[in-house]
Amino acid sequence: MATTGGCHCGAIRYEAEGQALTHALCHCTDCRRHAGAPMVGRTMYRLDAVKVTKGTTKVYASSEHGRRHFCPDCGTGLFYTNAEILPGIIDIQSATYDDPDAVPALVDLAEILAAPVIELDTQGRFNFPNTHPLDLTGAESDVLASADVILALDVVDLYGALSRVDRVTRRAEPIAPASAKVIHITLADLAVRSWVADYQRITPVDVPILADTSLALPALAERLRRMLRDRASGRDADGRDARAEHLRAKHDALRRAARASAEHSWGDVPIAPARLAAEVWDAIKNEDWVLTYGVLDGWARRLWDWTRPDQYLGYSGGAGLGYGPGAALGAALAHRDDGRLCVALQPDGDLLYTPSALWTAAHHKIPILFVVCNNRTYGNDETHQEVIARARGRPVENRVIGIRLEDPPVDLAEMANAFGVHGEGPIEDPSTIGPALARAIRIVKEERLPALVDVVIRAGA
Ligand SMILES: Cc1ncc(C[n+]2csc(CCOP(=O)(O)OP(=O)(O)O)c2C)c(N)n1
Ligand SMILES: [Mg+2]
Repeated sequence: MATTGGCHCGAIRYEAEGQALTHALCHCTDCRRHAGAPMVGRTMYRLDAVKVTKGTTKVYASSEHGRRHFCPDCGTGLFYTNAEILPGIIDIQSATYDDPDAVPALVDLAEILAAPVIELDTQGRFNFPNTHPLDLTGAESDVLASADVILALDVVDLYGALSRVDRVTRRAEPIAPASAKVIHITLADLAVRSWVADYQRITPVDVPILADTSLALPALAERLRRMLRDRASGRDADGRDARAEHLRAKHDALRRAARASAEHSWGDVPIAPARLAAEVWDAIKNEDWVLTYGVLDGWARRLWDWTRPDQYLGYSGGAGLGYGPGAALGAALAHRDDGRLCVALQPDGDLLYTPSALWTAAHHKIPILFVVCNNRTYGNDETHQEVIARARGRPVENRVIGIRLEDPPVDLAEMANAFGVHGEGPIEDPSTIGPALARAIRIVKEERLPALVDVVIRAGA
């Protein structure tokens, strides 16, 4: 399988055939000065295994024999060669690989081990296809409680991921047994500094591995494959096939339960979040779609088929309200000319922080479908206020003060119209969601313009 990559602007593309000879982090003075960075991740290949498939690099002699190849347009460093010290060898700067390479490698690794995979929440990036029988997202507690080894991959808050936290007392208890060994492959340890705390609480790890997961995973998969081949004495000697079957049954049960739950709430008014997620899926499943932001309380992952890393943009790093509309526009602008259908499952509170993005979409004719998941409240806060009110013996009915976005409700379709964007809604009758989505999608796909569908849903999952 060829590994592909390219420079930042896309002018240079390359392919590397086969496995890298070594992976390394280089912090020699020459690399540091050329990169303007404290270190450079490098993978070494045989020279004839790497070919540039698009564009022509510029070559700079950084030492007597060292040659650094970079993009003449955007300056991205790509390759290093040194005919004297490393004849027949080329180093690729590994940060220029196409990142989604890590996903097939993770699928491969999970299949070799018959290991269940959980995405810690639906807030991160796309990591694993939710249609894969080893995807057990949704059964985190079960999976962790029975684990003997936990392989964590780029988990930002590993302590949180392995703990159950009481929302009132804030006390945390571990989910996995104390005997479970924890391995963590990540470069995030380099971000641990005394003056920022992006890394959350630090947790002990049995085997910390400082590496780029997109490089480490294929290497790990290859080594495991070899080890298991050497060790194999008869089919399924260590019960992997049986485990895979057991996990498949669990995976299927999770998917079935999600669909049953959506069906159970089908006729609900106010509209159930699960119904809205299912309606959007029906409307887009035959399109080449991109979900720019929002997962509708996780229903978009539970009910849709997420199979490719470029289908989901992930969550905002800082969790700041107002991120959704801008993120949607960024994605839709990038896809404006390739015909992909960008969809935002846009929460109402988040939209009201940065509504002028709608004008930007209209002004620049950016095709994007906003489906407003409008529970007419800052739902996240309301739930929290309720928990705290109960814990402290305060009146629970006060949870809505300063939090509900009603009385009067904002007419978001009218607001969209005011900004020059086609608006539908407010939709309160579930049977009218489908036709409104169809009208909006026609505008996005055929007129190449933005559209917004405001659907009033009930607060809470
Ligand atoms: C800039 C900013 N202000 C306040 C918050 C705190 N906050 C987190 S979630 C939330 C409510 C979100 O409401 P909405 O976008 O409607 O989503 P819902 O929870 O209703 O689905 C608030 C106020 C924040 N994250 N960022
Ligand atoms: Mg809301």
